[in-house]
Amino acid sequence: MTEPVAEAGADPIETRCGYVALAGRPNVGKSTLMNHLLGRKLSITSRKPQTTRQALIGVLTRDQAQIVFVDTPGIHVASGRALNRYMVGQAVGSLAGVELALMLVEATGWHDGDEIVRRRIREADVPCICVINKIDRLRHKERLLPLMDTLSRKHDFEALVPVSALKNLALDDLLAEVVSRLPHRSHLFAADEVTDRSLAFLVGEIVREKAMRRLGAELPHQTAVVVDRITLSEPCAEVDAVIYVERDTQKRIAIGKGGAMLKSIGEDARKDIEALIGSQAMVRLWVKVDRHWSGRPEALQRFGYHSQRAAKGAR
Ligand SMILES: Nc1nc2c(ncn2[C@@H]2O[C@H](COP(=O)(O)OP(=O)(O)OP(=O)(O)O)[C@@H](O)[C@H]2O)c(=O)[nH]1
Ligand SMILES: [Mg+2]
Repeated sequence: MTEPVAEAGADPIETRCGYVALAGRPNVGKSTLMNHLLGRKLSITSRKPQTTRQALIGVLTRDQAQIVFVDTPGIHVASGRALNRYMVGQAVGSLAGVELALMLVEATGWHDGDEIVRRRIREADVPCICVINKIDRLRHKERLLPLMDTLSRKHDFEALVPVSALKNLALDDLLAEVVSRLPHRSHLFAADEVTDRSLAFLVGEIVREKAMRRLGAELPHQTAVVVDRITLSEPCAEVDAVIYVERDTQKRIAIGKGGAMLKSIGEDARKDIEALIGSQAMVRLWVKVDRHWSGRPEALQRFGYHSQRAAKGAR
């Protein structure tokens, strides 16, 4: 339970604060939106669906308002692996108890997958703003009007807000819509707090993002990262992390010829880790096989996918 944070001079009648879940099918841009709203990279993103696996809080404190965004995994029909069921559980669990949901859809049109998300939002009975993302991809902006008309008939949305998360278009309009719907109350987090997640979690996610981006189509979904050690010593921090895959053939791909692939992943990760911690870093990576881990609940627990930790677990 997060206790309200008393701020010097902050009057609870003047201040606003609330939890706002970002929901949507995989790949609609939820994590990109959260990062761009926060003005810093917190959540990992990629062109491949099912990038985000665990709910992640990102706190934006601006003027008198504090928005506690909850980035969530993409909602989809999770009939398959334990990992997929876990991911959808994280997303749906995050909708319970938030003050507001932002349902992201793509500007290119309503999708069958959006219907699954809409149903989950209706079941959660949470007020919802529909964010029409990726408007930069629309060649003909007049296409937005029929889409907005369709969306307004799909659900009783509080508002429809077209944006481009990637190009920072209309994000202030979205923030204004969000803030005006937050309850008047004291802030829950200190002004300099950005997330409730540990450094090890964020570093592990950076490594996973780089592996996802470098590795081919199938492999990313069978990759987990465990950070064994972080030493924040001067002048150079040290990070040891293991990339787990499910099969020997995947291990060979992840290491690459003469270790070239692993070296590239490590190099990409080092840059982001240095930006995160603000100092030089040395990143050492290993690849290990844990057979079919994504189908085994006990392996998920070992890799930090704890089912009891829901998105609003910080409340
Ligand atoms: N053109 C364009 N691309 C975007 C925009 N927002 C996100 N993207 C891209 O869409 C892809 C998916 O973005 P993510 O933020 O990872 O999507 P997500 O909804 O978090 O995906 P999951 O975590 O897999 O559910 C990435 O390649 C982003 O760069 C946008 O406004 N315009
Ligand atoms: Mg995501």
